[in-house]
Amino acid sequence: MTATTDGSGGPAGARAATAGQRPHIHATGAPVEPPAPGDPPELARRAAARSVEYLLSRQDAQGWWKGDLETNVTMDAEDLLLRQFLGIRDPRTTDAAARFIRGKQRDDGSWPTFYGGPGELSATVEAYVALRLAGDQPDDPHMARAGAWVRQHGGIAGSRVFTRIWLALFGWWKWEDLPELPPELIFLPGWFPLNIYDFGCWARQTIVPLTVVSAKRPVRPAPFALDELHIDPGRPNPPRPLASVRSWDGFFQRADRALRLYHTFAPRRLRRIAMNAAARWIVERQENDGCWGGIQPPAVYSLIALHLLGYDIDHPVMRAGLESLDRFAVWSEDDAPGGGPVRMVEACQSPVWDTCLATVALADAGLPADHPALVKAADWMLDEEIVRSGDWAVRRPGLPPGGWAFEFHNDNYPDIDDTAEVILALRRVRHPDPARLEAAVARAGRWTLGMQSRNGAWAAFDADNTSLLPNRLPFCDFGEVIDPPSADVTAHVVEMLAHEGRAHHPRARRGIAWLLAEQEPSGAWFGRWGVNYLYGTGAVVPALTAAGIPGSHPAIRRAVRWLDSVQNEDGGWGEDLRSYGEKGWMGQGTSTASQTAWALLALTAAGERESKSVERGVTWLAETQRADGSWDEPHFTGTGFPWDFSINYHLYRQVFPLTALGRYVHGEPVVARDREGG
Ligand code: R19
Repeated sequence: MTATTDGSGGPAGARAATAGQRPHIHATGAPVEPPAPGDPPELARRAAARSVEYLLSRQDAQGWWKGDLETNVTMDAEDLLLRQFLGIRDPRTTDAAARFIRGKQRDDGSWPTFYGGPGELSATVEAYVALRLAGDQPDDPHMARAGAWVRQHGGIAGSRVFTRIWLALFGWWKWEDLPELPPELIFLPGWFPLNIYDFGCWARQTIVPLTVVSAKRPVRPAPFALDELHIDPGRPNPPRPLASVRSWDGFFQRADRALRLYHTFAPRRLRRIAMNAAARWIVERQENDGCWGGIQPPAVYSLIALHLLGYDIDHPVMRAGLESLDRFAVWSEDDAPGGGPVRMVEACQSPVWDTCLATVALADAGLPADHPALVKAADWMLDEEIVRSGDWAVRRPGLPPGGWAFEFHNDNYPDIDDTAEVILALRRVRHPDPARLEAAVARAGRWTLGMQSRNGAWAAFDADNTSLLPNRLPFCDFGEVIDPPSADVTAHVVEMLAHEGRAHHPRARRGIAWLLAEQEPSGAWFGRWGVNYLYGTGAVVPALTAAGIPGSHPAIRRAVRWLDSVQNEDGGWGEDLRSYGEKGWMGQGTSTASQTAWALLALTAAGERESKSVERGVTWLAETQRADGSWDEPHFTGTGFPWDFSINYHLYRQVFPLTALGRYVHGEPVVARDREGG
């Protein structure tokens, strides 16, 4: 495949300037450079120099970097189902999406949710339906294999709630056989159990529109039957067994039945007011570029909900929303015989995250702080600062805003991870307007401190988003629905505070204590937003040492021993996604560039620069680098939700190796003098 773009990409504001030149990083099949002789420092210097050139060539004219954010075919299938539902599906989009979906099918007929992964039922059902929309026939060999695989694995009845909602929209599943999600939920105040602010922001933004959809129970005529995906087409919606009355599951199942009764008798006026309140909530949260929360699921369900409430396709809100979804599509060309355009839908776009990580990497590699590429990146990041309040303020009223989101447009949901990392990046740049930079960092630092959760740690988007109730709802059978603090985010905040000279701030000290207590017996830390213990450990060790914990501290020694114990024979590190379910896979897997880099970041921070394991890791990175200075990485090393939703961030393989090589060559970034005192 060769990377191209249809020119529809980029943020709304930047579109004209960048049409046709967005950097999409794809496997190019460029040859791997034959290993050059040399000692590890020399190898590292050469590899870093090539990597710098590569990364600089990938910067957008506006100053940002953005790698493709690759996930799985449910994004593409749901995109087609949305278009089908709204009556706007076109052959060009359908064919290009179908080409992408077909390319991801496994030999056994199923679809995985990550590279090399096992078949997954919901993804396979959704991909199958999407290909049927594209005209593939049940008796085509690849479809017959898929259908048989689905029936062997439980049929439609065994798929997740989201999948069955999509099917219910076309009458392939009965609305009555889905968990209730009453729109009156919107009335529950912030202190009431199970109010919308008890859900993680991504779940909240998805659930509010879905309350409207499931109250309306729309059914569009099915363009074909789906009997072949039911185990027993005569009984397509088999009842689910009831759990014991005394268990939480049993309690919520019965509550669900009560809500089903309520669905029938709900006062019509109250329902209407609730749905209008939900519509208002949704419209108020539409971003400037037309998307919702910068992520695909809330956008598709918001468009359906608003449409059901009378917004037609030409309404400005709908238009902008659909155009924003078009910008989540990455087009490329299938060069194979009989090929054609291929369309992949991104779940989300990562420009802020990629840009701060690239800035840090280039600075670590020794680029001068006033290098034009870094100044341009800083300029762009400063323009992206979010200076208004958002949904986070429900839990932290009165906290002044200041921070960054992950995406081009997501002003309502800045996140703590990006904010910490952008501060670290901005501090590596000599900006022509230092007062501007200083003011932005001051606002962001104050916001980050204020977003600390009660337990002393930091989560991604909210403070104290730890209620256990959302997970109990029968509706919530996929991914995470709450946003509790994690070691990786807390580490990034602690590292940022250390570099700001605030390692002794009482809030930093509580964060450090939380991290030390959170270490696993193995010596590793869990990775919530990256795979997995290598990501957690690669984040926490550099944070603790930046905060002044010596490499000789027992916690750091335990981490070093663990990393040494899981190094691969080839000198690299890798960790399979199965580590999220099976402890035996902790730190085990095929070596990858990003995971090798995370291990190296921890080891060099721990003072292991001269060790054999670091030399072998550095040599692995140098030897696997391609001639153009890039690395290849088909394995998914990013995490949306542990196991359920994995991400291949196409820039991870470039930025983390460069940071690791740069720090190996030049040493750790200098920690600012203590600004707070003892
Ligand atoms: C660190 C920076 N991060 C803290 C931000 C990472 C953002 C990753 C992209 C997330 O994209 C998403 C988000 C949500 C979903 C869902 C979903 C699942 C359950 C419910 Br309820 C609602 C939505 C499905 O796909 C997603 C993709 C790296």
